[in-house]
Amino acid sequence: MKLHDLDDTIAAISTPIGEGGIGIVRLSGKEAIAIADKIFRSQSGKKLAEVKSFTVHYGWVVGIDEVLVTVMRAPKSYTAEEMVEISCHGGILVTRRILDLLLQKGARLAEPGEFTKRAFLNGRIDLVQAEAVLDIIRSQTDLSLRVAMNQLEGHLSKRVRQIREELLDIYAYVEASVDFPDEDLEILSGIDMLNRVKKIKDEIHKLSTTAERGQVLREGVVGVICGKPNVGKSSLLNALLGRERAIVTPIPGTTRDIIEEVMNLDGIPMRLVDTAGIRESEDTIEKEGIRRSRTYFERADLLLTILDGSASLTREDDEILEKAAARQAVIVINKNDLPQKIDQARIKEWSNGFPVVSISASQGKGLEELIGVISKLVWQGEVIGSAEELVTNVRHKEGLIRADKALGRLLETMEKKLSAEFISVDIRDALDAIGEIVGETTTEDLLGRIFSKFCIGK
Ligand SMILES: Nc1nc2c(ncn2[C@@H]2O[C@H](COP(=O)(O)OP(=O)(O)OP(=O)(O)O)[C@@H](O)[C@H]2O)c(=O)[nH]1
Ligand SMILES: [Mg+2]
Repeated sequence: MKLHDLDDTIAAISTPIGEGGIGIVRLSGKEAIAIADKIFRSQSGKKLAEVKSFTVHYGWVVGIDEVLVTVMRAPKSYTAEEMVEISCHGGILVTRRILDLLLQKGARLAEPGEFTKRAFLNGRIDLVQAEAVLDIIRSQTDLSLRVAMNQLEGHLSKRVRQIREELLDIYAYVEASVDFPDEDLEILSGIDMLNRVKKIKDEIHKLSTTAERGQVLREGVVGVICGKPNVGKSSLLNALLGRERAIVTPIPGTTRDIIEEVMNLDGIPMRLVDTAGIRESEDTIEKEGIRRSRTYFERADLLLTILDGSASLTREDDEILEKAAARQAVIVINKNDLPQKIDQARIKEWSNGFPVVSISASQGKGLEELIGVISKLVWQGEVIGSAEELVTNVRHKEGLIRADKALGRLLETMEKKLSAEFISVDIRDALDAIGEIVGETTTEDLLGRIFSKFCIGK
């Protein structure tokens, strides 16, 4: 796909494949309305070419279906181009055949994310906002949705743009000094200029430090429940999910496969993973389950290490505690509804800063405290305040870090009173890095990487 391939008219099915109440086929581009007119017959007899923007028309795609057609004229549409949306009865065949007709009449099949890409290329949204569209589609909790919405509304973009404007201002000054070196060098390395750059650098740095929390919010965390057989791992999974997802029995070795479910942890999507109990086993299936469990321990952001409070610690517990010690972990002592035999003092001593929580998974006791502890660990004490200026995307974070580094070099160059040419190089690096975030400077390759993650029809 070419960077500025905006001449043809694209079409795609925008609703998921399968049966549904309604299916939507979308068109965007110069010929969108003309192409739609070739396949649509309105009840009123009017051609779409004659109708006003933002109007809906009842009629037929002859021989295929009864439809409602929405016309949105440029530049006030999703892509900022002429757009038509055909709402038909949801069904694989109906949408497919309408799309085929449109392709026959001159539309080209859209690539993944091409509608959103056009919105970007036509200047209606910037790259941060385009990526926010994908985040909205994929968000799994209210909080991550809110942050994505804020980014789509342009709060983060605005902040990044302001920073860029300030830098551009300084850059203009530097460029002028390249031409008249003698007079301006003093001013360039003067305290005023240094302070301006420092302030910008601080701001960029501050923004980049929000990325850690931001990424957690967007991508969620992986919490792996581990422990020896029968301590209540599956019971905990079920209790946290609020439904009987995993099989629970008194027989040790019940769970043999990995079970993964997403739960909403105070706004953070947490992938909760139940694993097979760790022990020596001769059973082929169980052995494979245990091997898989171990690989999951490595992938965990957080290990929920379960011990049975109604029994004494065993050698198997030791192995698991050892694993946990190397990681971020919460020690969960389960079955606190039964008389407790576990050596609490030893665990406290061992845990060395890890939170220890006592619960009863089968009776649902202590779960709130456990959730609180996990959530605190994940947020590391910080709760999202001004969600609108949170960096959630790795790409944005990397851009900010690059800009931060370039500005660090710039400060050194300025302090050493090197010539304006050197200053100019550093400041351009910073500008490029910042510009890439919102898409002011961009490459085809970057756009390809971003938009290929979208689905077709978005
Ligand atoms: N009294 C009591 N029993 C519990 C509690 N939690 C789990 N159990 C019981 O402990 C047994 C094992 O529970 P599971 O949740 O299957 O344990 P698991 O750790 O998943 O076991 P494996 O899958 O075999 O590794 C079952 O009989 C549960 O009913 C609890 O809090 N209190
Ligand atoms: Mg189990």
